[in-house]
Amino acid sequence: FLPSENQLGVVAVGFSGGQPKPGVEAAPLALIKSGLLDSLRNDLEFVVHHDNQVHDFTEYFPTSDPPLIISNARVPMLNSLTVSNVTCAISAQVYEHASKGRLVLTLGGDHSIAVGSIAGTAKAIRERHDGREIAVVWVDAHTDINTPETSGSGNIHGMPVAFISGLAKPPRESPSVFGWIKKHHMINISKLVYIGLRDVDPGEKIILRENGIRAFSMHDVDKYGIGKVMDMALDYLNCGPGQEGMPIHLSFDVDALDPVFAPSTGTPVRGGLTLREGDFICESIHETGCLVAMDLVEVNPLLGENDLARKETIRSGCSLVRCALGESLL
Ligand code: 6HN
Ligand code: MN
Ligand code: MN
Ligand code: MN
Repeated sequence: FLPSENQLGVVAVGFSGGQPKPGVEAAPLALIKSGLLDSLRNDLEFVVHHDNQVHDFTEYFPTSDPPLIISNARVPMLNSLTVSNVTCAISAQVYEHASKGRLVLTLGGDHSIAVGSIAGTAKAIRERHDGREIAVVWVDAHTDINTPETSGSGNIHGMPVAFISGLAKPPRESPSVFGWIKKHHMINISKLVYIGLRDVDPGEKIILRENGIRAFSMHDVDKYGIGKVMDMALDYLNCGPGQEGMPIHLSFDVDALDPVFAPSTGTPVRGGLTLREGDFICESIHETGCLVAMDLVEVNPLLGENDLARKETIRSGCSLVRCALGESLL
């Protein structure tokens, strides 16, 4: 299942509809302008397949997308048809790269886009490798596993894990919302691990508990150290030393890092990973040789105190990607 040597597909997604703060759609261009893809080509010797476009997918926005009122929900679901259409289009682009055996890098955008990137990866890997499932490593301050019923915000960037795992179904009130997600796009919730958690909603804690989901919070990072946490996480996914391995999709929300290292993001939470710990997570996954896709999301170049804050956040994002793609390999 390993991607072909050094062939990288890039999908640049300028989309912010999974949350209310403008700016996160500007991240792909900011990351690329700061030299991310050049360094992957020149220093890491990747052949980069990219259409040189930042897709805003506005052609997929419906003419009307009113807040979707759902029975038993606390608040309406926001931009539901738009996010559904856009993630469907993302999944096709990611699938296109992955089905050719390329490693796929998706630059967000807010975290709702992971519904599309994971769906595209899962489908391509199943097709290429006899129904094989993928593992997902979700690095985030948040679990993003709210259902439309448990969500307190209605923002879909807090729900992608619920939809891509099938824990949340297309709502009865509007079945076309995520109606495009089929079995072959979905992940198995037992092949998911979280790292970096520190802001999990009460309803999400119940979902984690009821489904026995493997999660490493910041408490675990402090208690065991990031080295041991990665040993445990990779061992759980059968990707440790001497184990058979399975294809890994890494979904990295930059807010997993402490705001000291990534201040320019929509939902910062204090007490996060150091940049070194974030890089270490990425390096450890690179070392397994099992990485098939990565998302980098929630960089918002319009937020943060000043220009330096924004530059630092972009620099941190670039560092994470380069580490996942082998930068620190000696
Ligand atoms: N993210 N749990 C909160 C919500 O609105 O559901 C925050 C979600 C944050 C999502 O950072 O990708
Ligand atoms: Mn593109
Ligand atoms: Mn987050
Ligand atoms: Mn997130």
